[in-house]
Amino acid sequence: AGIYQKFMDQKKTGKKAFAVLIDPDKMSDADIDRIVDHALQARVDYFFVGGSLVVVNTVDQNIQRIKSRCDIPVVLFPGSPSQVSKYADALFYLSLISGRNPELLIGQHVISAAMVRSSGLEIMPTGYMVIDGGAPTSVSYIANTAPIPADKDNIALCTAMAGEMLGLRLIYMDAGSGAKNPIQENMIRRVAGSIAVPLIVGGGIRTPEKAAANCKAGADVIVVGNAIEKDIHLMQALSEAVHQSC
Ligand code: 1GP
Repeated sequence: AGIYQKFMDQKKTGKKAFAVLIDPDKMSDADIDRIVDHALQARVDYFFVGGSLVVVNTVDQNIQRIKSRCDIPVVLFPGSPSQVSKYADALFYLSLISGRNPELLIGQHVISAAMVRSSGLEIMPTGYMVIDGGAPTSVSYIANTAPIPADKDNIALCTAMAGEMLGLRLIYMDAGSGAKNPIQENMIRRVAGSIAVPLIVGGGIRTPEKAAANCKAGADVIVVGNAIEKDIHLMQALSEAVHQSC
């Protein structure tokens, strides 16, 4: 079955998934090997690969390395069309619905449509919502668009609802990589309660407690990047907290 089906099956049974974000900026083979070893141990469900700013693009190389060492599915989370790789399993086809920058709503999609279609990747139309994380992150700067204020739950839930009615199949709420403040549980609860598609939550999550609380609030998939880059041993505790929260 495809990756989207996996998300849906998991949601139907009330299970929660844990994803590790790999920022393919100068990731060496040795870095990847270390992450994969820990991820197998920790029973990580997915690798998401991508970033808002990639100086040295190692996406193809990183994914091939991951694939040579494990069967954990790899989903592209591209900051730009240059991060699309045929070696992945699937692609979050992101439209930045929290923003009002036409380039990230549809412009980049048009430019890369033929290339994306011919990649053979499973395409997952995803409503990407950036929530204010307390300090500017790369994503809000690069996207040149205002994030949804952290306490405006109604804006977040109407944005997610509109995205779902437009036909988007996933909602990804992100406080931005390395966000000072992760998304508040109340906003997650309100958004989760108003949509039927799977909800992915990330940005600034640093503790197993926060990961578990987000799942209880209704997140289906928790994604962590920075905190694991700083301390790889956190991966195990985060993954356990997510899996035990259901
Ligand atoms: C960023 O949601 C991801 O797009 C993960 O954020 O690196 O802060 O965990 P962190």
